[in-house]
Amino acid sequence: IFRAVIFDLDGVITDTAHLHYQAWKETAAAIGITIDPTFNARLKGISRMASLALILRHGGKERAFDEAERARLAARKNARYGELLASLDSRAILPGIPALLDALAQHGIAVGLASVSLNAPFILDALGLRARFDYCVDASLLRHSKPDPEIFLTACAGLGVAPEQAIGIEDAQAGIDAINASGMRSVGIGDDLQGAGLLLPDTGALSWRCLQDFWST
Ligand code: B16
Ligand code: MG
Repeated sequence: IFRAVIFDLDGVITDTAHLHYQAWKETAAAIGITIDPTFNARLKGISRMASLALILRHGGKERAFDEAERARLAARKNARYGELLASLDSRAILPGIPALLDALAQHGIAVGLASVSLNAPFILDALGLRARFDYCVDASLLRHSKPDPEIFLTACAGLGVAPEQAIGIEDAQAGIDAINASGMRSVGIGDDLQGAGLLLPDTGALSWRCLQDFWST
């Protein structure tokens, strides 16, 4: 049986994509760039500074903002995102997740978090889930972003398990690619992901039983 399950946060444990969108939309509007939900889908699983770079390119303004101005824009977006996060509590945990975390604890399976969000510890606290995770990767220490496997390899190392003994769960293509590149087995949440070992329509379909079945196939 597998020894660890490593979760992505946004889109797997909770879904704050609409709050990221709201904060980015306001920040982009302030510099004359309009973004819509279709464009926003491209920001899924992408780090804050990489998201900003995509937005500036989308608006044809990638040369108009130097590093210091980009840092200021990112800080502005994050401050607004933080305001929007204030209402987050355990009601925002996605279906299937509490029962799965219970089952993993019962069976002694290690649980890790591999989110690129620098707000991840705060979000886990707000959801009341911090104590359920044995190891959370500190995204500020990473040198490569998903699809590089670094974040998942770091999580495996932190949990003391080999990647071949672990399952990763992701909702973004870059995340599935990162899991596969790490040597772990991948579970995708959504309908437009390529290469997931197991693809489920939503987190409600996740369970201890389905992970066991997946592992034994
Ligand atoms: P922050 P994940 C990602 O979380 C989000 O999917 C992505 O949209 C966001 O830009 C990124 O976190 C960084 O978030 O600004 O809070 O550092 O899917 O890796 O859990
Ligand atoms: Mg995600």
